[in-house]
Amino acid sequence: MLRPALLAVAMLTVLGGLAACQRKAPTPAPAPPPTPAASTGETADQFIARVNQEVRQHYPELNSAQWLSNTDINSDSELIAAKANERWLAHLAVWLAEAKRFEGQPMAPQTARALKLLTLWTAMPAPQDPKQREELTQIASRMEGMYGAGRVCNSEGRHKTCRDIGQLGDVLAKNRDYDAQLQAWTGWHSISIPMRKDYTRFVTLVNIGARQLGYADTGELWRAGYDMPPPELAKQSDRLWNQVKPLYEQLHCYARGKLDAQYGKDKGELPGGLLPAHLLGNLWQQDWSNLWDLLAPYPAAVNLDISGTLQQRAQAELLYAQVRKQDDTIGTAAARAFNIERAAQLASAKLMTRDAESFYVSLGFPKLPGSYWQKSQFIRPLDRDVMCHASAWDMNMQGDLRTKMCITPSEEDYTTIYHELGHLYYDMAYNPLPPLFQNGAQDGFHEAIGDTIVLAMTPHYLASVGLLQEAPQNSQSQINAQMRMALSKVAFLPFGLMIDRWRWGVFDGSIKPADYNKAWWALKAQYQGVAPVTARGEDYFDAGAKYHVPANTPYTRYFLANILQFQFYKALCDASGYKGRLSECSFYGSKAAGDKYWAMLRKGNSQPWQQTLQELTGSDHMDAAPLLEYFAPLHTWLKQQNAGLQCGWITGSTPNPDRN
Ligand code: X8Z
Ligand code: ZN
Repeated sequence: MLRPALLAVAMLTVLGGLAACQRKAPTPAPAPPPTPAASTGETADQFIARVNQEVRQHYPELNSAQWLSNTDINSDSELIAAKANERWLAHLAVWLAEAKRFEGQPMAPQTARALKLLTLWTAMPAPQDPKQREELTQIASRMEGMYGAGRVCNSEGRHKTCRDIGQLGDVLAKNRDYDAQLQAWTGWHSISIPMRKDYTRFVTLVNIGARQLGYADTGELWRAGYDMPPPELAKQSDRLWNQVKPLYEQLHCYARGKLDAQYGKDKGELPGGLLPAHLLGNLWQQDWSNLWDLLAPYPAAVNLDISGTLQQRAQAELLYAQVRKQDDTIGTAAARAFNIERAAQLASAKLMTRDAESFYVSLGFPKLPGSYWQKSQFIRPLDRDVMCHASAWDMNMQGDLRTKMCITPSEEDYTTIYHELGHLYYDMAYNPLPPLFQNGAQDGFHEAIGDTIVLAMTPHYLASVGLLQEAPQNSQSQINAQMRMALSKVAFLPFGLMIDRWRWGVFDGSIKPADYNKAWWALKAQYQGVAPVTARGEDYFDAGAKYHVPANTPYTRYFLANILQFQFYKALCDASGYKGRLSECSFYGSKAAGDKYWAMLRKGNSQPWQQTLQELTGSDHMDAAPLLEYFAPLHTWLKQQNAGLQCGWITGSTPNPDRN
């Protein structure tokens, strides 16, 4: 997953992180033989052609090592992944050194673009010193491994019981007991305590690498990947946030009232009007969909929850599997029952994925290759630790495409599958390009492809695939449908921004290691209006409890994607000939929309994203207007509900440890 292009999700991770390894190799492995120095007289065009060819040659090895370490976390796979990353970064170092020869020389614009993209290839810029590079890849592996293998154990009584991220997340999703949620939330935030020292060193090492590439720090390198000067990205994201903030504040205000009603005002909110971090249905408060039971505007109007139907389908799979295998006599009855259950879980996960594939195919996109169904990880294996955080992988730039998930029959996983396939279809579309152009037009585009399809999964579409009952459209069902989408898309916006506001500060030194946690919670309060209910001092490292921090995956991409996807959606609705209220459009089955989308995907990163956006939407800049148009009815409704309430929150209030 190294290559940005390839990287659907995991890609940049590659560039960045690896699996974990608990100990250092006794002797450093010899550096790989460097790519032979370019022969004198090699032109810039020839150089880029050679790099593209060498990337094709070396990249699959890195991906294979990363795949193994992500799907079987142990000290061996971590070591192999760290070494593969080290080798890859050594190649990159050679290419970058060679590229310097062409600075200031005349060359074709596409060659100049490719050279620029080469310096931006990695989110984890490695120092030139091989010892430091080795240390960096080991730390990266170790942090990812700690996250992937994270478990919270309770050894009270005679039996030790442990819960993984899925089980802890489930408590927040489904259990409305205040203390049970707090325990699950606090438990998960203990897994990152041991990462703090590693992360501090990691920051020092990547900053050395970034400076050697000519950037002030790693944050500046991350902000440089947007076809505009790095400070412009910060400005543009502020502008977009200011566009959507009033809508978020209304949602926050409405949620606070409902939490107060559920838990009482003394527990439903914190001083200053902040929302308690453990009560939002999600370990990071980034998606509030799980609070549907508390926040549904018109609970009696229409059932929009597809998780129930997905669970029924999974049960039906179990029955089929039992019937199919009823003549089996191998093994004990218990073993047979176990195998049948696992087979049913796998079948159910694959069926959910087939639904997602069908949407893309309805647009005229190709089917996923047969190998995808053989090689992907669909459900959590029980015999080993794996990284369950969903990711999409382009293993070799020529058709070996995979997803890695731990799918359960839930709405959250269902929409995540659509998201992941967006990455794979982007990969497929741009695979014919030279490797250096095989990436999103910018990283927000990569993240927005599948989410655009999720916007088109209207209640009508869900009814057409049998997941909901067709219901009459009226103002109540419309507000319900908008609320469901808002709990995922609007609630996410400030979270999408604050993670990298924290990391930019960490990388540029304005946030010192001694203040990591203080700064994290200050930003959570400022942007999201959430706070922990118990003091979270510097003994903790709460940022590390979010996958993208130990995995070093930049996060602003998701904020941008949440804006861009509404722009894409509107353009595709227009292309499909839809006329009507934006939020009720589904372009399912529209070849015209599909052609327009594919035309964008196949451009990859071969031209500035502004041009690519212009070709799809007619506008060359990111704009939250389509998002606001989509949610206009809900925005008006929320303002009515909140009339007379004091919305907003005051930051800086210290958590009250007596509250729990
Ligand atoms: O990490 C992801 C995807 C893989 S790119 C599952 N997402 C972000 C997250 O989970 O934090 C999608 C939404 C935001
Ligand atoms: Zn993604």
